[in-house]
Amino acid sequence: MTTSPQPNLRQAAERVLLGNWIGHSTVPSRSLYPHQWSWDSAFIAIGLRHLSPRRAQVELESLLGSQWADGRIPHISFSPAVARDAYFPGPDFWQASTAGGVETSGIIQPPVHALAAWLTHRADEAESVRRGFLARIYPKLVAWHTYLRTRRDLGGRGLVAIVHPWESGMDNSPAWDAALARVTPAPLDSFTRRDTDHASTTDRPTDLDYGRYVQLAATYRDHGYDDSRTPFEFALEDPAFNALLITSEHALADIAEALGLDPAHHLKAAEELTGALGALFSEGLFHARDLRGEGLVDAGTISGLIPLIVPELPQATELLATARGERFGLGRVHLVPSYDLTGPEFERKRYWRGPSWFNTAWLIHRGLVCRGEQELADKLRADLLELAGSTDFAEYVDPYDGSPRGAQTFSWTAALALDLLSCS
Ligand code: 2M8
Repeated sequence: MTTSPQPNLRQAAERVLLGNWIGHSTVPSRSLYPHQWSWDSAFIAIGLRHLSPRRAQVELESLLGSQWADGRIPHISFSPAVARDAYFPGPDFWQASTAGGVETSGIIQPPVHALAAWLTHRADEAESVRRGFLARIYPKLVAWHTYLRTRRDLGGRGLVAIVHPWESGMDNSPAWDAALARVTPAPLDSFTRRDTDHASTTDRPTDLDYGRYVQLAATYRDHGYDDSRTPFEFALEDPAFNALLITSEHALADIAEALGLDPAHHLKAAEELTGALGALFSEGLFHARDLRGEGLVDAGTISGLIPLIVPELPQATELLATARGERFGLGRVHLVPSYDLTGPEFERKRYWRGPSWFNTAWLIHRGLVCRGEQELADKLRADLLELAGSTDFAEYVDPYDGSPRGAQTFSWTAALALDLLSCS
């Protein structure tokens, strides 16, 4: 691993973000993902704020323009300028749109948005105040968190449940294998994948995975995306999803204070969620809880390390030891692998089943800085910057040799490299 980023890395990252900008938001990838994705937009805003704070605000505002009346932020907001079948499942599959006519998916993704909004505000407070950015966005973010903490507390234990692997953002993680095995897949001849037109089949989920993803999404759709009526076959409490909600509740407290409002209920929510999250901790790592299965799932994944970003986390010391140990090899392999290096399902090339991702590395970096682990954080930052440049901003990389996988000129890779370059 080298330590000095390419001298032109900043310009290269900016070029990617400018190239993927579609006038009001940024697509993750022009080829593989030609619409607006929810948590991508949050990560993108975190980088974009260094290039144009105003654009970063617009990125988040346009995403919130597709928010549903019940408070959910859908995971995809479809671009009308793109062919309806360019991405599967597209708008004709989801059959969902907002009152304003924006076509969307019906599922959600992890709540990084309030954190992104706060960091975007901090990048240029004068411009933010002038545009009334926080005042406009705050009630929408509150509605989003309220949706999650009420309608999605499916286990009744104070944690949010995901109802589809895509909601975790870590689609084919081994953490979902046992729960997915219970789902009868949609017939393979009932849909046409488009992802494998743009990326190698060895880097992507299998056809069997896709059959199950389609089946789960179709059931939710056919019940009107109604959380109280849908017979969810797949329902799990995911550590990363809940840790990001806690971090975003802290960000909402900061936003409330900046607006002259009382932050107390956000801090209370963060404290309650942090307490509830403790029930997912076992043997040095956080694990997803399967609400339809046997409780905590065995698979150890990057999701279980993401709580490192949670302030005042009681389990932080043990969690750090796991990150450094042989299962995740922090500081000894590239970035942080998405799945336990010693696990039976580990695959170094396949998507969320082993490869290292830049957004999770950025989150772990943030956690290390918060916990005063500066040396390890600096090493991770140097590796992230080196790989972002050498792979032309790959979607993910092989944790052992750093070779690029998935898409290139991928937006959150460029954005988060830009953020770490700017926050040295
Ligand atoms: C991947 O997920 C989409 C479905 O949402 C897909 O595979 O088609 C994931 O890596 C997800 O985390 C990400 O938000 C999305 C767009 O980059 O791609």
